[in-house]
Amino acid sequence: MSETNLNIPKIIAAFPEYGEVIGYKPITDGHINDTYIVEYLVEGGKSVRYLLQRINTNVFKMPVELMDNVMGITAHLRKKIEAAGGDPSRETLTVYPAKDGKNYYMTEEDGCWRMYNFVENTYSINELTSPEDFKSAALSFGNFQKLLADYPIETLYDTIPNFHNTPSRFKDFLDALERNASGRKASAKPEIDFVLAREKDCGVITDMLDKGELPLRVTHNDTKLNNVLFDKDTNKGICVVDLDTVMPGSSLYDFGDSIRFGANTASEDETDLSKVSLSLEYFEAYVEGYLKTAGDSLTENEIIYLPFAAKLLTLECGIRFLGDYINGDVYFKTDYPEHNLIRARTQF
Ligand code: GN1
Ligand code: MG
Repeated sequence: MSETNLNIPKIIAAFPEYGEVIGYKPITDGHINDTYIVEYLVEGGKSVRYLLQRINTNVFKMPVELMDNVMGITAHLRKKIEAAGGDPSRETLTVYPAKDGKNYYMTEEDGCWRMYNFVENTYSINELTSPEDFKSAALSFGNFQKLLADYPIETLYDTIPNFHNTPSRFKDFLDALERNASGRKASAKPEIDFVLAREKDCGVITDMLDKGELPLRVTHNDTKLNNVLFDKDTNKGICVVDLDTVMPGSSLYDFGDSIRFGANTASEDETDLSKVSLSLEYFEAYVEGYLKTAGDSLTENEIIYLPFAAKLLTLECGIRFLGDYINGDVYFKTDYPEHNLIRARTQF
């Protein structure tokens, strides 16, 4: 279903009437789900905003189980935040059920939708201008991991099996090359060769997990800088969002993916590669923040492999972008035909 065909008023009507609907507008940051801010006029002439989101069921094939994860995780976080004297209505997400009482609205025709609170007086960052902001994001992601350290990991569904299993991503990539569904293979020869030369790196983290040399933890798995909300008054990270990929994983996935995105001196889809590099200043700032909140619980291997994880998660993401380019842009949202190839190049 294309975005233009979406009947948003119909979807809004599937959720309780929080007031008179003043309007709605899309947020276009994410590569996967469709997100809208919906504004209602409530008693006293005030307006209240909510976040309406369509779960991309092409990517998340088990939305009901996914929402089960989200309910469990947010309930757990809420308790911990309250106990620490925080404000759970701003420091984690709250799911607002549909009219039928379910935590989502789903039909064959409309797809799967959910409603969250909109955390007011916050902003997200796509490109850093100071290491302090990155350190603040690190404190948030580190704290997120710490708060979930005692979450019953066996109750979590794998919302995307093998999500950060890099050898499995490598294999998918080889399959994509084999199929060459888009016919674009010939236009990405240097990038393809770059990946093929790095097969050996792919299994390092998964092998250590298999051998018990790294612990399995509850991890976020999509620790992009723009998945932290910063408070407009304090400029501190206060809320970790995008909980769809919270699954059992390695802390190294979360660290590596944060560095991949945030410590890049340019954006993920910068076309001028001379602007793309790893900022060691940002890297250090992130390490400092991350170790401050998550450090106590990390094992020696989890610390030793931090730099390697930054490399591997960046490679993995590049493999996924390039694979999607070759598959014909069937996974990530793209704005123009070469978008996934451009993204892959920045990663490599
Ligand atoms: C996707 O949904 P979003 O934009 O936060 C992707 C991540 C990638 C990221 C690359 C479920 O994240 O794995 O690292 O794009 N999420 C999923 O920017 O595949
Ligand atoms: Mg996101």
